Amino acid sequence: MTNFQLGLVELRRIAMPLVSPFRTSFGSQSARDILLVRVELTAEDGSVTEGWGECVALSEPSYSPEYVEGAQHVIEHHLLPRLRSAGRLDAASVGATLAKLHGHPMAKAAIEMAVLDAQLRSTETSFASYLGTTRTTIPSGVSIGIHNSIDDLLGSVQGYVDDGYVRIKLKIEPGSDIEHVAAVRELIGPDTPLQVDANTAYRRTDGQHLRELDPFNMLLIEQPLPEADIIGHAMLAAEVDTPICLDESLVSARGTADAIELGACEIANIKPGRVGGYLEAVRIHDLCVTKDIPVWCGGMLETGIGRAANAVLAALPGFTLPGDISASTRFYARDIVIDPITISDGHVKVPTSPGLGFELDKAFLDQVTTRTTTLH
Ligand code: OSB
Ligand code: MG
Repeated sequence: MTNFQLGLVELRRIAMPLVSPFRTSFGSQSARDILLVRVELTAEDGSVTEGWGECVALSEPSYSPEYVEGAQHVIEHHLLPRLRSAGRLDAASVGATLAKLHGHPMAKAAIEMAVLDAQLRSTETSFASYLGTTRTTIPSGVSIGIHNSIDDLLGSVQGYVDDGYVRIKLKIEPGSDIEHVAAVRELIGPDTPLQVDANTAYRRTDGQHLRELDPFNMLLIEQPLPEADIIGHAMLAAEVDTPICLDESLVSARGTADAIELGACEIANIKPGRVGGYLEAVRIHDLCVTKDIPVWCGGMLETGIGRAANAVLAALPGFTLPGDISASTRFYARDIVIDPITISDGHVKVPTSPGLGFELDKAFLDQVTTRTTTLH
């Protein structure tokens, strides 16, 4: 069903200030410089439909090797020319067409996402019905940055608990870990789901230290070691009682299967951008279901575009743990969509409108746009 012709492609950069700085073990951010991809697809009957994708690459190659300027370059000079020379396309053909170009999953994901959005809109199909999801709401978790003082951290956590978030994730690093977790556990009580994310800040030799987190009854420890250290994660999984979850290490279904086989991945964080797109994300979900590995949906401080699509993905049955799919207002005072994701009773509604599930606020989008590149 590769029955669309790729027409005009627009690359838009937007500047989005964060409501408060977000600090992780790899750095602090107070604004997002985001690349959006708009594609026009022509169907066999000649009708033209536009679709939008969001590239999750950060400004610097600090979370993964990709960064926003590089993603824009590779899309313009390598990915789009390859897609155009392949002829007709649809969302399912994008990954295979680009497979011979190595790496750059976030750039590839953004294109596939835009094509998928346009394709779904052209047939008035929702992403939810395309994936066959049945859940109408999903539980909403929040990711909380590293704070300088425990008092400040507790103030932030209490605010998010008051907002209704059903699961708390704390960013940690050596020096801001055991005491921080102990204080938060004390604040939220023994039953509120709690987990931590180290973004690769520890080493294989930190097993005894990380064991000090075991008494706090957490859901998981996310990505304690560098992304390539799969065996190290398997060693930690054997040493520490709290389940080890991988984020940065998981970049494909193939690699996820190997990490599970090696005992390195007891729980999987699936981020569509990191793995090359929503279709690969579904394949990883399906694999984890057959391997009995619990799955949850990660986030990359997405706007309403990525946030809507993530909410649909997370409605698949294998997503048994709350994801980092918070209300848009957790990061942004105003979103670029007219129907931003909100939280109600700790849950987010799964969008069901045609396409990925958002409608753009075009006037506000224009206001925050810093650069537009049109490619034919
Ligand atoms: O490791 O999960 C991560 C944000 C940017 C880069 C990496 C990560 C994160 C988050 C935020 O934790 C998740 C969110 O969007 O809510
Ligand atoms: Mg993470």
